[in-house]
Amino acid sequence: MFRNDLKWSDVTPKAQFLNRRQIMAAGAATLMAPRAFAAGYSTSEKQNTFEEITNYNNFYEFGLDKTDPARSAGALTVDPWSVQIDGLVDRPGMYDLADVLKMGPIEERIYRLRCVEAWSMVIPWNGFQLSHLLNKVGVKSGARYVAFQTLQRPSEMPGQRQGFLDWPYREGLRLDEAMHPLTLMATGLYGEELPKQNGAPIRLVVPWKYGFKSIKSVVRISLVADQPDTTWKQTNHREYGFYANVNPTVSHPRWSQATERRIGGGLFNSRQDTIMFNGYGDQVASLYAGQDLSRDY
Ligand SMILES: Nc1nc2c(c(=O)[nH]1)N[C@H]1C(S)=C(S)[C@@H](COP(=O)(O)O)O[C@H]1N2
Ligand SMILES: [Mo]
Repeated sequence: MFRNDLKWSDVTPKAQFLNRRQIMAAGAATLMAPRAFAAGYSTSEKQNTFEEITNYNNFYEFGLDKTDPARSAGALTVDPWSVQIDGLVDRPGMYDLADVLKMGPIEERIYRLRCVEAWSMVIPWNGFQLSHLLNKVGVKSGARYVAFQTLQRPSEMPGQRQGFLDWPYREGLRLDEAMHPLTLMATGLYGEELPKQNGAPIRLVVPWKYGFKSIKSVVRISLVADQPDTTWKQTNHREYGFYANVNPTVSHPRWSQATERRIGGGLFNSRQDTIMFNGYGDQVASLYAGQDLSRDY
């Protein structure tokens, strides 16, 4: 059903064409790198299939099972959609999705997604850098964090009729993390409109952090002075911190983060070592210089 909806067909094919060239250029340079992360923004690792990416999801608004979102997210109305941008910004307002999509060039970014549950996937997202949006709306001095909220609509989100989490789902980034060129607002995957189970029509993607930071179906982005409350930290601050950087040396209290299971990797040999910052250390380690990441987990 998602594949036949060509609403953004005027946007993605051109972006994909441009990005194939970028990716091919980056690919040649990355052949020598051990895990192919050294150059460019995309990994050259084998991509998960569309079927894997859209049938093994965490989206608690639609239930706790990995297959619940694929089964029940179809009922979500994503048109019309608007995003409230407020707080310490020069141009606050309710922005129609169409206007949000114009805030930056749509690119293809092939990123690893590493869930805190110690599984991972490789996903070819389409989206634009959050930095472009923030520059368009104008960040006021005094803003140090960005807070995000997911839609709250229990009539269409059965999980919100139960108390799995404190709704709406909330996430946050420090401003320098939000401005980092790796940080994406995803609006599609595999060149298709973003499937609802993956957070349609627009979701955050922060590839060096555990998957729960990548909040889905975003309706509000607020620039704030103080570190905002985030759903998982609020639920269990001993197990989930604000930073949530992928870190093989800092265990979750109930399990190791040293290795991960690649979804679709086959029965044998599907566990692999987890890489610091999910492999993006060259680009992001400097953001945390001087910080103790066992304390700021
Ligand atoms: N609103 C919302 N966003 C969310 C979640 C959620 O339950 N609700 N789950 C998070 C978790 S734990 C992960 S691992 C990723 C999964 O993204 P995917 O299903 O597109 O792979 O979404 C994140 N974003
Ligand atoms: Mo996750």
